[in-house]
Amino acid sequence: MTSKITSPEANNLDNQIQHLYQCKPLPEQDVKQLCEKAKEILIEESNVQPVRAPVIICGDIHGQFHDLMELFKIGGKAPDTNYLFMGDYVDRGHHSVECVTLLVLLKIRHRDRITILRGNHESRQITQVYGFYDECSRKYGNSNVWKYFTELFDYLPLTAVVESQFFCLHGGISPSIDTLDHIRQLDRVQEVPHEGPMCDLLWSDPDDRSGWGISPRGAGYTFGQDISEQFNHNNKLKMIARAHQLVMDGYSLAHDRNVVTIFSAPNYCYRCGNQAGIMEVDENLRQTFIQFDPAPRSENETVPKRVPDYFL
Ligand SMILES: [Mn+2]
Repeated sequence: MTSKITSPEANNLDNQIQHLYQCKPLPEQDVKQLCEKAKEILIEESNVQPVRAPVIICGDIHGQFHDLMELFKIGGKAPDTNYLFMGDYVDRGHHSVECVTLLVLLKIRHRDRITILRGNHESRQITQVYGFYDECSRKYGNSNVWKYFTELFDYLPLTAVVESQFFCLHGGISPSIDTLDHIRQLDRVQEVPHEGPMCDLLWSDPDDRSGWGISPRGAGYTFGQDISEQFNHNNKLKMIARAHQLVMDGYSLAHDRNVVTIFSAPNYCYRCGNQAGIMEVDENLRQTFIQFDPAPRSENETVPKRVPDYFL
């Protein structure tokens, strides 16, 4: 073993990361400090953050902490493996606090090896309905931690591009955006709006029908293969990689390989029976899809008999 000199600050972060790997939340004051530090790092990043290969691209996590540990077991531990997460860290699962705290810690500790984008659930409004607000209140006895994290979410980059070829984002493209430069010009530091280009990037879905369509989600649009092909051609991209939709195999290619959906929460909501997927892009820009199953769960980790309304 070689010894490595680390600063006291890095040492402290490493201790906090070890704490989180045991699925234990940090004290409220630590979260406050982390969120302040993370803002300083994220504000420097672009709305279209450049990312180098090799990297593993991941989709929705949704508070499934033990499955996130499984993801790191399969993909390799940070920072030995580079990661790009495409949002939806919180809501639905039991451990949103632990998942988002760990990912923010890893971002601060290894900023060039971890990229964390914004999903439609990284929002004040959505997290008050789908679980993160309640979880913060339950675990901390007040809503301060929810406030710190949701303020931080405003700073998350909207999209990333791996080696100028793989365009990565949570939802999909927008009828009011033609080029990556247009995305770079958006003022992203705000709550996710109900409509407009920033909303669409986090909410849209690919569809079998061509052209733009009304989304059944009530936000964003659906887009057909003609739209994906033109967007990729205009921007010299190989592929759009996105998350946001449950796919039973963990990944799903669409639009003649112009779009891939990646979903990294196995057995979503502890009951959907799906596999999870991640996509590796290696140094030669070759893609490999890796699937994984849920982490083995202890008895007290199973779904409660009374299912909260928001699962329905
Ligand atoms: Mn989503």
